[in-house]
Amino acid sequence: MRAAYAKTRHERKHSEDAFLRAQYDARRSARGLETKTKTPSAMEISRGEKEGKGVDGEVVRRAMRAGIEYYRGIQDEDGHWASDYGGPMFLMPGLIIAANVMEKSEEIIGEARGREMLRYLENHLNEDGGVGLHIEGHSTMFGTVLTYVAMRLLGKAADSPECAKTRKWIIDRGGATQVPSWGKFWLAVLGVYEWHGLNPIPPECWLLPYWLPMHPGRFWCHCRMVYLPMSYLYGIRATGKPTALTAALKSELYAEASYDSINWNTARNACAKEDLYYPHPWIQDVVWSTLMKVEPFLMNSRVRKAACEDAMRQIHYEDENTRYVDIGPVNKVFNMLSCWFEDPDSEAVKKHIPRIADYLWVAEDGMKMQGYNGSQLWDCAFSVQAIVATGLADEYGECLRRAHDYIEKSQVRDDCPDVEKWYRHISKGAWPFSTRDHGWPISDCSSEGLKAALTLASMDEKLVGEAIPVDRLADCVNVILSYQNRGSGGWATYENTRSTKWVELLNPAETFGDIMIDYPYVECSSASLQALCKFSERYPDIRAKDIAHAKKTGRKFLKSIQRADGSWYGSWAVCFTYGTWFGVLGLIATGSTYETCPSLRKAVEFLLSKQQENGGWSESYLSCEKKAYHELRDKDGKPKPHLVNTGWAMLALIASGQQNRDATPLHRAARCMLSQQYENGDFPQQSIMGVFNANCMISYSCYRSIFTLWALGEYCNKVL
Ligand code: LAN
Repeated sequence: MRAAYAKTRHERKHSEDAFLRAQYDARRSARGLETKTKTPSAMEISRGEKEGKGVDGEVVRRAMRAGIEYYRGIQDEDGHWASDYGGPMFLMPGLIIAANVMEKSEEIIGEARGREMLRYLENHLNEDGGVGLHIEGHSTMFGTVLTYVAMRLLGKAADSPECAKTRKWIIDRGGATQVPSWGKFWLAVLGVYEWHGLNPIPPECWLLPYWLPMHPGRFWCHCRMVYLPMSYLYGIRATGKPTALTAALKSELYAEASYDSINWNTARNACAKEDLYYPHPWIQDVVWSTLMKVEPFLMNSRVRKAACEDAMRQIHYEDENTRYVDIGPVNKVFNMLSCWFEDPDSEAVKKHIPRIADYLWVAEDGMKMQGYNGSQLWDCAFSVQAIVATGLADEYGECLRRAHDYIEKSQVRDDCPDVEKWYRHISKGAWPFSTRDHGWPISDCSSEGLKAALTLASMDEKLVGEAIPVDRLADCVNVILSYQNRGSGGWATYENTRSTKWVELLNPAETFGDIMIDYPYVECSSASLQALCKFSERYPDIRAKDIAHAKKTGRKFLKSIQRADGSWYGSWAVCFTYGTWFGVLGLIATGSTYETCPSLRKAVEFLLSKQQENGGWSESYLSCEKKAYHELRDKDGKPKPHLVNTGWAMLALIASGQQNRDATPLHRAARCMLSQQYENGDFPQQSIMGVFNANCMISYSCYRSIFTLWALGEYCNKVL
């Protein structure tokens, strides 16, 4: 595998697919299974191409069967689909640094994990020696410095070719003083960067009155939960013990003549141009320099002690209410480290360690730390909807029953204690993105969970198992309704929008955009509206007035954020095809038809205008970053279709009734999809499709099955 990874990215991807296929075939033959169905040949699919005719329904059904056969083969015993949720390159180094600072590298990492982690890091070195923010991105100081440090901590020699090349990348661009603030923070914790070379993160912010728009309790939960332990660690200047390796790193990482000659005051605001997605507005310079002046008085003061105690109480609350999984990979490691600095022998540290495994995933490229503890519920809810859409549910009852069981078991049944005191939203009845243990409720995960549950509830119990009782579904409706924002009428992710967008001016993370508050999104709003409407259809008497009101105001919101070209910007996957799929389905759920709604017609026009010669659609991650449509292209500059984008576009078009106007674009799209299926029923894993904070990509490895099957299902049953 190594040799393959040293080749170009294109070849690298190709070998990943081959590896996955081989792995799957091996698993099936080990279980004594053979691939029973044959996928359609390219010949069969292309028949009728010239006349713009539909694909033979039998051919589509055979392809869908093969696809589900493959997909149910990788379903977990408990009913969910485990999949690689990697992508970001700045996560695992944090864990490795923390393990080192806690002097627990042996226990937390150990020989076997260490070897696989190193393999991963080396596999994702770019050709120029640097490392991106995510696996497909251009080299950044953040990715490169953290990877370099991680490789060194995992035992790689400074003069190894990999380290030498990576170090050269860093030094050529001004050295590690140019790393963005989160990188500076990790280096300071490790003891290879000075704390006064960092802009302050005072824990005293938590003591401010809540009515202030910049109270951290009003921030987006991910921002809040990361800066919470950071403020504690900053407040106590949590630093690992100096070792021979940290001394070596101090001399390796910097471009200055010596570590002692570094100007830490200028380093505070330095950031490599490769990393600068969100440059500081000037107001931050004023804020940071004022706080720098105050900091010496706060340090060691009684106020600091009280603030740190308050932060620590909140850290324990988060740990206990997520069963030590924590909301994400960044606060997981920071919280663990905070607990260790508070008391290295505490129960909390002991409980943290086994739950590190929840974030680790080993794949063909080595061991990685995932962007979450998985995407279990989210994928499972979509998978159910996709399989049911194929019309083949009767043949896959066992698979659906198990998925149903997973959905039932992962619904959150209670609120966290004293929600308001701890700045939490209610969770009773919600669904999480991953697991019940994690438990943070999310508007669109609740909605997709509810949609899947309602779909299953309308099917034969003997086939798919017992339906979730209606009072529990009503609890979910209650959460979804509570998420709607009074002002905008839209839905945000985990909580309501609690402050104004002006707070974004204080975003100190140069690499991420839109992180300060929980904004309303098209995805969350549309999914919530779809779920509420579906619930109302089945239970018209429950919360009828509230749902009707939500529908009216939510619909207005969707229209208000549609772009002039008819598209919607997707914030959580790539990009306009994703956003537009949600936009279209949201409008339709709330009453639009093609004939009566100009917004819907515009959206359809937009999608049709982006269909490629080859029949497919594709978008590059650059769409997210640049907020403008960017197609994926091959080496010769020809548009290259992507199964997942094609799936979203087809789903939106079919929902709008495109088949009644002109089915040709749909036939072409279906053909484009079918011609890419492997013989074992799987589809190729193409370029990365998930995103967060406009700039960092994340893998959704199940999407290639989910959205192809779903779109083919709708095509087969509504178009042909
Ligand atoms: C996710 C994953 C799921 C995603 C959807 C449900 C798909 C979306 O519709 C709403 C937002 C949400 C819940 C989401 C938000 C940001 C997350 C949590 C992530 C993309 C997974 C990882 C990311 C998190 C912020 C990564 C950790 C990095 C930091 C910068 C803190």
